[in-house]
Parts: sequence; C-alpha cells; structure tokens
Amino acid sequence: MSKPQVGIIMGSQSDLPVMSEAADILEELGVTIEVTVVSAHRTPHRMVEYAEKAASRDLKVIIAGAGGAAHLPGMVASLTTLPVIGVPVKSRNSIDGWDSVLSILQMPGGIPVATVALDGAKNAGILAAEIIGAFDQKIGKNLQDYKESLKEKVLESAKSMEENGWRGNKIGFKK
Ligand code: RP5
Repeated sequence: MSKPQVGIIMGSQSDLPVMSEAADILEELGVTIEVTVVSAHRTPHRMVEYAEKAASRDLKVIIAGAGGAAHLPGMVASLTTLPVIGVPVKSRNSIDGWDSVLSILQMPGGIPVATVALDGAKNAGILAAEIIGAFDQKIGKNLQDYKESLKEKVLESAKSMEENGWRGNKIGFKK
C-alpha cells in the first residue's frame, strides 16, 4: 500500500460522519489517506507525537476536525510546518457550532489554520487535494475533471430548467 499523503484526524469517533466526507473525496481524487482519532484534551501526548512526526512520515497535509472547544487543529498547527486544514464540527456539545468555528478560525498570527465551513469536511478534502495537485500532475488532472463534472451538472440543471420550466425543477443541485 502506498504511503498516506494526507492525515485526517478528529477529536472523537463521533466526528466521523462529518470527517468521512473528506476521506471519500480524497479517495475519489486519488489521494492516499490515513484516518484516526487524536483528541487534544483527552490524548494530548498522542496529539503532540502525531503532529511532531507527521512531516517525517511524509504526510503532506493534515486535516483536523473537532467540535465544541475545538483546540485540535490549532494545536497541531503549532507543532508542525505542514499545512493544517481545520474542520469545525457541529458536535452534540456545540453551541450551534459557533464555538468550534471560532476556536479554529481565530488563530494568532504566525500559526495559520485553513478553516473551512462548519461541517465542511468535503471542501477540506478538496483543498488538501489542491495543495498536493499543485505538485502532482495526476492529482491536478483529477481535480480538473472533478471541477468539469461540477460545471456539467450546473449546465444540465440550467438546460432542464430552461426546457421544462422552473416549476418542475425544484430539486436542489446535487453535488
Ligand atoms: C470534541 O468534542 C470532539 O471533536 C467532538 O466533536 C466533541 C464531542 O466528543 P464526544 O463526547 O462525542 O467524544 O472534542
């Protein structure tokens, strides 16, 4: 099996339904991944070890998701020079998700976390693929094809709406 290029970590197994969307799109785009649970609060030493060893294990990007007081992405970013993409998760201990969004978004200068939307793990996966695709032609080509397929879907719905009228076309855009 080839080495993982992207590490997907999350604060709890309860984040998996959201975070699996990052895994799914990365696999679709041909990026190799590893997926595990690393909790900033409940396994702080594991978090330090994971973040400190990530670059030497040849990971290229880390996607970190957490809910509530979401310290995992920022703390991992403080311990590595790899790009870290943060996914705020609307968990059951969240206040509408804002706590998680702001914990991940409002990083101090010098320690960036590329924060996606609440539960935006799919975009985190695409962003990670884009970072890798900037240097890897095959992944870059897969991303081009993916974006082309999004365009085709929009054009198909526009055509259907124009030909059949909007009243029969109330089904939302399927990504
Ligand atoms: C965070 O607390 C986790 O990332 C999760 O989103 C949330 C709830 O965790 P569990 O109580 O479900 O393990 O640390």
